[in-house]
Amino acid sequence: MAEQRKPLVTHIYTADPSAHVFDGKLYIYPSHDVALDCPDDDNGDQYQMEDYHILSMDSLDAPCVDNGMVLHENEVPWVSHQMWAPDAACKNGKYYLFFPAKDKDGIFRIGVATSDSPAGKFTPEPNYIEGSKSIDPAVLVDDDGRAYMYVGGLWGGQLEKWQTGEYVENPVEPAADGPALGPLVAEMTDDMLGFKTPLQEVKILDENGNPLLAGDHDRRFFEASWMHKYKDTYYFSYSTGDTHYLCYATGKSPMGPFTYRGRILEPVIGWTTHHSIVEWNDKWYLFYHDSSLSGGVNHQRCVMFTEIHYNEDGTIQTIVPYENEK
Ligand code: FUB
Repeated sequence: MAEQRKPLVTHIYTADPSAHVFDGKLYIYPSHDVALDCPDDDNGDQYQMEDYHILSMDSLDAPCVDNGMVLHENEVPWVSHQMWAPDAACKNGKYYLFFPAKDKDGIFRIGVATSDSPAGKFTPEPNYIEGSKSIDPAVLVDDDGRAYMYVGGLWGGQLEKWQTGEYVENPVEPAADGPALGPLVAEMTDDMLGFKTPLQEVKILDENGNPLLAGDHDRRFFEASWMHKYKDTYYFSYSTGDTHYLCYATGKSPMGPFTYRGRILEPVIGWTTHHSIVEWNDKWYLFYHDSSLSGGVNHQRCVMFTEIHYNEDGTIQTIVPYENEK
């Protein structure tokens, strides 16, 4: 079976699936949406997640198992609320759960928790990663063992509040005809608990080598970073937010620059779109979410997957959700 374009689990709401193959088994690290009765706003206040559950699958035909709650906001001293999209990594036999959450001042930071098992439970570090900011961490452990974290998200994700280097509550938006704000990247320390160097902006360029413009909402970065490597090329993929596309850009270095290449997924049911891309048994899969399980409530989502296909030139064939479904 190459796809399951329907919820992998239905007993809880899940979103932002970061899929990894650890020890021959597929693990999914999602957000755990809460069924809150509240209106939407551009600040993302409707996303009030409190904890993380880890899902796993022995094969793509096997049932998806909920391994239970592995980390709660009450266990993390620096967190006030809103545990958003996490990612995980394995290095030297240890497992790391990276997660964004608001600190006691209401500023999004990135935390890390560790475990000896990919299914947890995870023990948080007492403080957030020094120098971390914004949301949606995605971590690549490269073939040479070096690891990189990508972060960033506009509006509720607060990325535009950091344009001056300091946190500014009411920032000036970038001009529509100026360069778009890019995601941020830093190489991680060998123990995976910190940044070797400060976060720096990732450049996403158009076909002529110019930065994508802030007004180019169909292509510019909004949130949901993911990095994967296919045939020695680095694929940085992301959501365009208010235009609801999953797009990707490619490059020759994990630090960028990356050149925009196209769309991976057309809009799904629900405002947000967020994904991961993983290879398993020589096939490539897109894990993503929509809001179909709740009948379209933006903050009550469900994770699913489908196979992705590359063309000869390395481009990815665009997926149209719900195609051929009735
Ligand atoms: O799940 C909360 C936020 O919604 C994530 O951090 C974003 O990527 C979007 O999916």
